[in-house]
Amino acid sequence: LKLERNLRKAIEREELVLYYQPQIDLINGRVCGIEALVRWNSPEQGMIPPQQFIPFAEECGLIVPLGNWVLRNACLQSKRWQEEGLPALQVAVNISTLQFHQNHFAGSVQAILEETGLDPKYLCLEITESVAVQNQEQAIALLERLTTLGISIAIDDFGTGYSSLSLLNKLPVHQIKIDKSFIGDKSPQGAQIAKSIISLSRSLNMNVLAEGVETQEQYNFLMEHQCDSIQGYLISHPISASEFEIWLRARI
Ligand code: G
Ligand code: G
Ligand code: MN
Ligand code: NA
Repeated sequence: LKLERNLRKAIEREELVLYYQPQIDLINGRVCGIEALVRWNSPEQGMIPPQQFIPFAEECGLIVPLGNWVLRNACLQSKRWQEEGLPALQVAVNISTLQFHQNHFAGSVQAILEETGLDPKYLCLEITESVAVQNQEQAIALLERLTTLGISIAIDDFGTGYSSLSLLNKLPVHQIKIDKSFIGDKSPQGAQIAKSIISLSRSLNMNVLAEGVETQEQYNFLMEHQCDSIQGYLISHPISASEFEIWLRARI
């Protein structure tokens, strides 16, 4: 209960901050997007990582206001960077399954886009396969509504969930993000799975991004197997908005 009260106050007092991690297009080496990752900058405890409060926020329902805060601030920041003349990048926002299934989710997203003035083509929502496991028809309808608005959809942590290939084929999704566990796996199986996910994405006409790329060896492997894009410590850790701005200006 104390944590619930503190987290509620943290949302109200703007103690949450977004970090950004760049994504690189493997064809031209350019930054093609960023993922927004939330942290809690607590006056008492310092920077708290999301694993320490997101699961709790999901349990107590605070994930809805927290998720809306994240969405609004990611869109605002992205719009601000565009106005400052930085290259327009798509911003990816993690959406928890509970948040996705709240009433009026699509309406909230639409309202945030209107309020911030961000063109929907610069927003990507990262969902996991689990959103469609229980309420398949409803999830598909909602995803169709969101894509009709011009928003992109990515499947996060791909390969770790329960969904079937037939379900994947029914989902209106633009991108598959290969889970970092396969990229970091040094056994031949990890590489085989990564290769299979790349060719699966190809055959479904989806874009494919590899997460958790930490070494030049992994980079070369993904290049060789024609993965579209990558994200990981090799390029940059998730960094604050001001650090990202400096990082991006130095790169363009
Ligand atoms: O960098 P990292 O430690 O930020 O993220 C840890 C986990 O927290 C990841 O699974 C990530 O998807 C999740 N996460 C980070 N930011 C958000 C957010 O804004 N919303 C949700 N639902 N999950 C997030
Ligand atoms: O679940 P999701 O993919 O949204 O979360 C991304 C998580 O992966 C965040 O915690 C982020 O900090 C972390 N991350 C990003 N790049 C790397 C990387 O290269 N290696 C590892 N081990 N983790 C990474
Ligand atoms: Mn993610
Ligand atoms: Na992921």
